[in-house]
Amino acid sequence: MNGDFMLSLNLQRIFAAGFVCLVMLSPALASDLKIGALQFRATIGSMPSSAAYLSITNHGTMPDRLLDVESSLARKTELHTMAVTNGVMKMRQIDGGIDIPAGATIQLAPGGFHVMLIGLKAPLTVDENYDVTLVFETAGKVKVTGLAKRPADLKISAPHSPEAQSHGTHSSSTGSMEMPKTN
Ligand SMILES: [Cu+2]
Repeated sequence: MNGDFMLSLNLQRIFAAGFVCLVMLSPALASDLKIGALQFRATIGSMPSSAAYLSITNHGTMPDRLLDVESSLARKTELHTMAVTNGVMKMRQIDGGIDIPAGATIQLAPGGFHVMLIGLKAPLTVDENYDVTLVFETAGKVKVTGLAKRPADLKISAPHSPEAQSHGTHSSSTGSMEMPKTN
């Protein structure tokens, strides 16, 4: 690791500290992230795992990143993505989080990014409220509450960018979904 790199790391830290101060002084900055309705996939029977979905729009001028999601609902809470491999929809954990460029919306929705709840401590009941804590690189931790819904009722949309939805036309794949092992 050379000196220039260390210097730039230190500058980043100083900048990050300055930004945190700004956020505390001016709550308007903290509201740059608009978080759409959180929805949980209600469980059926004794399903060991489930998922949660939401959209996040960055109305600020700085990029941010969804690093992680925390929850006391399950033994493990992970950020997952889905991809089709050999015609089968498979999910995997995301490394390094999801970028949210300034002005952009990210969608955590069925068929794509999702919050994975592995090893549920209790069932997720339709119309009950549950919460998760989103961990952002810049904005820090944000606790969000939302309803559990029947899978057929899950509908995720970004409130301010209807055009973003047209990119999801291929996500209605009926490919099977492999659930992770629960141990
Ligand atoms: Cu998953």
